[in-house]
Amino acid sequence: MDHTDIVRLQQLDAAHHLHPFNDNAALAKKGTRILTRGEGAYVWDADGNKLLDAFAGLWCVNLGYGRKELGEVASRQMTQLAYYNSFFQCTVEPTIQLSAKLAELTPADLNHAFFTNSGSEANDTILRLVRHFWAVQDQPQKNIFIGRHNGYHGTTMAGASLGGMAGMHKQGGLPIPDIHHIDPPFWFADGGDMSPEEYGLAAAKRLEDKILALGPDRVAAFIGEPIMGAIGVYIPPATYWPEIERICRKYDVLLVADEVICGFGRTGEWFGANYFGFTPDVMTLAKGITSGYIPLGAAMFNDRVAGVLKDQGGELAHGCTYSGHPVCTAVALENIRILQEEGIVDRARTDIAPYLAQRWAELGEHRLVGEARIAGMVGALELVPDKGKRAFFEDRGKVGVLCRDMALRNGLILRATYDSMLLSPPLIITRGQVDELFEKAWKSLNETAAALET
Ligand code: PXG
Repeated sequence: MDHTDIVRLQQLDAAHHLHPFNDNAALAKKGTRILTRGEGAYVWDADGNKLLDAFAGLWCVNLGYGRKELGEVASRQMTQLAYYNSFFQCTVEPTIQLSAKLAELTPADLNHAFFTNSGSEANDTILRLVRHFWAVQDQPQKNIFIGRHNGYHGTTMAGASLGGMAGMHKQGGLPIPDIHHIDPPFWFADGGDMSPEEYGLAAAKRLEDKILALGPDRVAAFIGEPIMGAIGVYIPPATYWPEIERICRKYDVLLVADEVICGFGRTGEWFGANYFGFTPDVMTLAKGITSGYIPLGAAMFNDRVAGVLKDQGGELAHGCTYSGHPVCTAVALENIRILQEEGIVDRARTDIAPYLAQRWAELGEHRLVGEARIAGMVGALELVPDKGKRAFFEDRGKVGVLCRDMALRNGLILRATYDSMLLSPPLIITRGQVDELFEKAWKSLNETAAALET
């Protein structure tokens, strides 16, 4: 694309397109970056820059870019039957097949799928259906959801309320009623003198304290991302999730795992619940379910919850026009077929994740990095002013943006949340590309450190 075309598109964008999670006035002045092509772990922008996408788009392109099979499947399905609904006692074959495939892939007896268009809608779905689950068992007062401060569960009214982002709660009168939050497990900032294992138990105890304060008969469910993504890849100590599960069982509080980021191989296991060794009652999915090639979300329910909803729930007064859209479910099936048949998740776990962890730990030696945390194919570098101390920069976020921009200039896409540099590459990244990622990240850290010193 030549320069005048780019400028013209940027002007149209500034005039007519409101961007999510952006200061739109500032962005309009600066001009957006227009992406034009993707192949494997790389994307190209309209200026022709080739960028190594160490963030898989937005935590989602697990399969990497440019897999023609997904487009071919979509095209075939659109030609054969572009749309039919799942409302009028009907459905379509790819949606049936995907329900069965998800039942097989997800842990334990999570055997029942409800389809949505996004992760946010999947979380809206579980809020309504879990409350309904308790209500039809004569416990309508058992309707409180407990999430975590700084958790992210999407952007709809329920999704943003279940999440604990203060900035989101300020816009639109959130959270909606009967949603409470506990502090997240973030040992780096919060662990004090405790070992990570001790801290994991202490952080989980916050849930028990909250349930007891509210009364177990009021608490419907606890929801959490196995690894908290958007806030900065908080990887809880190994003790955290088993203890959370124990507490949920003790008080008969349903355990909801939001696997929108962790699902489909991000941790090197199929789901974050497999990685941490716990069994949720309900799970929400999106992103990696189609590797981002087409929008799709799903809520998975175990036999107990789905059994009550089916036998006692009456007509399910819930659903989207596109619940189980055949093109989306066909693409998801093809995505999962490739992930399985090409052994991409297994290879991530046994080969690439260990290598990535080794090179990530080397980045952790940089003087700007206070902690290099990683779990499978997702990680963060915590940039700090004083390497020896677990403390943040005073003006949080500036250094992260500086480093992110340096990385971009060096042909590497990393995301910054405050001063955490986040990593979530396509699972198909090669060892050679991991080396390239390391070189570019190291150079960017050097340049960031030099900029701070001047
Ligand atoms: N749950 C989790 C854990 C997510 O990360 C959602 C739900 C919502 O999914 P949809 O498909 O409705 O976006 C997400 C989405 C960021 C960022 O800045 C992360 C997400 C979305 C937008 C920005 O890291 N995750």
